[in-house]
Amino acid sequence: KKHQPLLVWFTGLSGSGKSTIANALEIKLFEQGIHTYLLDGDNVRKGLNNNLSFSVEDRTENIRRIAEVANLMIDAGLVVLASFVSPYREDRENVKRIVGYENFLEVFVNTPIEECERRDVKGLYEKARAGEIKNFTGVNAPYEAPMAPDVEIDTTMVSVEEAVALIMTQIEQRIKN
Ligand code: GGZ
Repeated sequence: KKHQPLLVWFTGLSGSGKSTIANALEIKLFEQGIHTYLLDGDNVRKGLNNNLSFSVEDRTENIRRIAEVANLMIDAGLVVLASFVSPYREDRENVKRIVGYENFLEVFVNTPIEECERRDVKGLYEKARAGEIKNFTGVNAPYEAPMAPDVEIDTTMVSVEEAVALIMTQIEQRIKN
């Protein structure tokens, strides 16, 4: 299936639902015959970026490398999905510069921190509150919300299926040539 390449960038707090939505979207794109690849902490922070911490500098380098990898995948014509906290506005701006503004779609998963913390899937918020994790985004490190995301989703208000449908509409508008 012929279409323009695209990077769909998910940003939001730990536990906001980024990866759940990105995984469901990946399945949807696959069903439509759209060649896609999902970059997330599981396949990037364990491999390419396994030397990086959660300091400001290392997060910036994490996001920069991910953008460069995504850019290669865009060259290959893919619809790339990337799911990272990416808390700094400037780092996300840099991603846009690297891949090109026309190839970038920003999805802000804006689930309230109270809900992320209530879910606490990995017990990380509890550890952060106990002082066992320093620089934990939303607890003792900042999250700079996007000013004008292409799509904004609060998972306490919309289902995963609804979120996927909202993003899919935007993708279809952007990739048809
Ligand atoms: C934020 C952290 C931290 C700190 C470990 N701050 O829910 P998760 O577990 O799977 O998602 C979080 C993930 C964030 O990695 P990213 O590569 O997306 O971060 S960034 O874009 O800021 O570079 C969380 C876990 O790693 N985690 N320590 N201190 N999240």
